Amino acid sequence: MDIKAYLSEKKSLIDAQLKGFLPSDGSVLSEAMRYSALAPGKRIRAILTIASAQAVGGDEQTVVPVACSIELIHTFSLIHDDLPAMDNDDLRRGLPTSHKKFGEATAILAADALFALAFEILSGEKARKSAKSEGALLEIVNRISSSIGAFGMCSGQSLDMLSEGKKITLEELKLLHKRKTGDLISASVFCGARMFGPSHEQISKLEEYASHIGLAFQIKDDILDLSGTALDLGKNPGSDVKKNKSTFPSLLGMERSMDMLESERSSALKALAVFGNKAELLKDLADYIVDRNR
Ligand code: GRG
Repeated sequence: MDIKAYLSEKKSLIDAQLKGFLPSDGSVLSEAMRYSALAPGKRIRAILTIASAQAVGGDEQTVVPVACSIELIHTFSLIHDDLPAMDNDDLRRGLPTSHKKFGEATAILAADALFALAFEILSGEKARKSAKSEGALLEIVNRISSSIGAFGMCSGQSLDMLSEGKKITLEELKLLHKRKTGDLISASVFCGARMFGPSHEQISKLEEYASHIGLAFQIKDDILDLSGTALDLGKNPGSDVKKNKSTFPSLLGMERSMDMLESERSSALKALAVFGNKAELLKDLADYIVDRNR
């Protein structure tokens, strides 16, 4: 299947499901939640969850609630990331950031409510009915929680903020990004497959794949921050340089960063060999992550 068509089809599916999950009582809080969650994100984490389910012979309907929950958590993190106390950004997904549009207090509350909604969906009737077993669902909740906590995304964000204005080592940069971005990407891939009782080998190969695409995602993000446009990115480029952050290009130079990106792509693709043509979509997604311009 043409990957562009696949991405667009799955993005529409996720957007439609998110609309159904989000509150629509017309309150300011609900409006702020809908504003950020339905803004034009790529939905790459949700799509990875679906593609990972398909790689182990699962169906997309079963994992859609999990995929939506992960997107809501991701959106929550973007709202917090943009706040004046963190990155202080004005533009996100081509729109004014939540605090610019609704004020800081509402932005914080909307993010918190998206976070709560994610876990309401994960533990809710729809997810429980479609799960292969409640044990699998509980394991999924556990994996998502740990991927965003004190040794996951929150830690990555903390390391990121502490490293502003400092030169850190390549190993420190990799750890920061593994936690800030990679762990939720890995959780997305894990959760898609976990619903369907995958073998140990399948899980271990998917984890390997996810760790390589997670790193590739961040190397590409750093490259795009230097070379992308606000129109393509939907956010202002150049923010890493402005905040004096260490990035892959600042530590390695552009050429070595590109080499590293290619090496992560090929390691990710190698990890998928065991799935044969069932992993075509995961392969295409790895290529998309490396070749994207936004
Ligand atoms: C989640 C508990 C919890 C706390 C949040 C604020 C914070 C702590 C973490 C922020 C981490 C962060 C913003 C990570 C994501 C970085 C990143 C690469 C975002 C862009 O992702 P894309 O390109 O965006 O997938 P779209 O808009 O396409 O969804």
